[in-house]
Amino acid sequence: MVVFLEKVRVKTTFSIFDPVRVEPLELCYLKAVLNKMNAEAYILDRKFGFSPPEGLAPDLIVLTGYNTAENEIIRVSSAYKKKYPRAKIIAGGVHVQENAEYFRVDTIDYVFHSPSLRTFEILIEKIVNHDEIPLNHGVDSQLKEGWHLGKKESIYEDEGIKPDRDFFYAAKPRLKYLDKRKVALVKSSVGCPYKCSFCYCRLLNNGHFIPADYEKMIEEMETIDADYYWVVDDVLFSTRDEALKFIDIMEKRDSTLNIIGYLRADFICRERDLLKKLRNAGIREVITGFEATVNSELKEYKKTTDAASYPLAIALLKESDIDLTALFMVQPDYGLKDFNTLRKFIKSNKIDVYTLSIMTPLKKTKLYEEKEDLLIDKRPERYDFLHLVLRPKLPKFIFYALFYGLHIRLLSSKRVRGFLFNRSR
Ligand code: B12
Repeated sequence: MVVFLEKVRVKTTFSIFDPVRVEPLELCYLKAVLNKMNAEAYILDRKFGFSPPEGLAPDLIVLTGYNTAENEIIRVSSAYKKKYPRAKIIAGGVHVQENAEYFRVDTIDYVFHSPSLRTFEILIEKIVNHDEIPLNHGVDSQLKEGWHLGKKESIYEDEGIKPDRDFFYAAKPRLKYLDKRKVALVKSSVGCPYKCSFCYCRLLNNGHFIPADYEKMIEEMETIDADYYWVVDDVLFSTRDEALKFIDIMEKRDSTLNIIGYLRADFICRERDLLKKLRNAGIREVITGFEATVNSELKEYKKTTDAASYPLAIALLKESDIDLTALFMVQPDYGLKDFNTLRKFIKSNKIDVYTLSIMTPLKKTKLYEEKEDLLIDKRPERYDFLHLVLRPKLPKFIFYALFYGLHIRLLSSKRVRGFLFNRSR
């Protein structure tokens, strides 16, 4: 059986600069499942120019993509159906998992809303065996008489599948996290233990969180020949015990890995005495969602952090020689004063690398429910965190000028300049 696995992307302002370029890790997991079943699977990714061998017709096409690609996935499915009418088409991925109803269209045969790779394997077996009895869980199937809806499904433990790394090695010289090159993605936990109202991740796996297994995570990283490992779990450590376990394993295994991961500001301040040890254990860059610099906004987001502690978190990382990417969100109702408060915060704390998003309610989040009636734009491709989808308080032009103006300071960062001047590499 020939399978095409495609990550459907739409261009955003972010993709013009392309500061982060990584492999579509979810497809590497699916490829591992298909390899085991002796299927001939190809990962297609226009971003990397990877296409299947000329003249090869697929029996099955799997399409994934994020919220911005919602319409594009449907458009691509229709183009494929025209070209390969006999091929079955599956839509899946984190956006589909919570938004299955948008994908039950004529040109898609299966809407895969489970995160389970085991269920994926069962579905593939059914397709190979021309078994027409639909699955009752994890997937919606299009039958002659209409859609058969599968029950929602969660996973409760790691399914023990390691991703196929061929894509990583083929693209390795082009993979990057800003100035850090040859970056491999690694995933260990599932879902998120926190409950921030704007965040989509906490909804995944029906809100059921599976914590990381550090031993397995480190073992997996050791098998990949990368310069950096970006652990894309929503939080790398939320407790002291988890960090101690990680340090202990790295020391015992004498591992030398360069790791990028997400940490919350409250963890950084609370466990400050561990930061140097974490640096020695391999933590090179921390990505922290500060979101806002005033507590009233953090409260609205149900972020449960204290903005008063943010300067300390930033200083502690600097002292420990750990790079920081600080993530901020600006609200559509920001006025001049709010933009100025954020600008001053970034300047006075000498934050070198930061990203700014426009607060964007993602479908199925609590925030979306609250703001749905106020949305001024419902086109999925606009939900890239760089467009206003809620009416701003300031005139649009001034809002965007202030928003993009806030990025200018990034040019004073050596890391950002290094990235801009070596972009073609
Ligand atoms: C790293 C990352 C990126 C990377 C790309 C990573 C990649 N894999 O290609 C970069 C930085 C480029 C990126 C960009 C964007 N991202 Co992003 N990103 C992430 C992050 C942190 C991790 C994603 C990842 O690689 N996980 C590792 C993989 C292996 O895990 P997974 O996708 O969950 O897949 C597992 C299962 O779900 C399942 N599975 C997945 N797909 C399928 C399909 C089938 C058929 C089956 C059976 C199973 C299955 O198997 C996998 C193995 O366990 C997530 C947060 C998160 N927790 O998911 C956000 C996240 C996915 N991003 C998000 C968004 C919105 C974006 C952007 C649109 C906007 C932005 N400014 O960030 C852009 C758009 C880029 C584009 N043009 O497509 C949202 C998506 C929301 C949604 N409803 O789709 C998330 C959830 C974060 C959030 N804000 O809440 N992102």
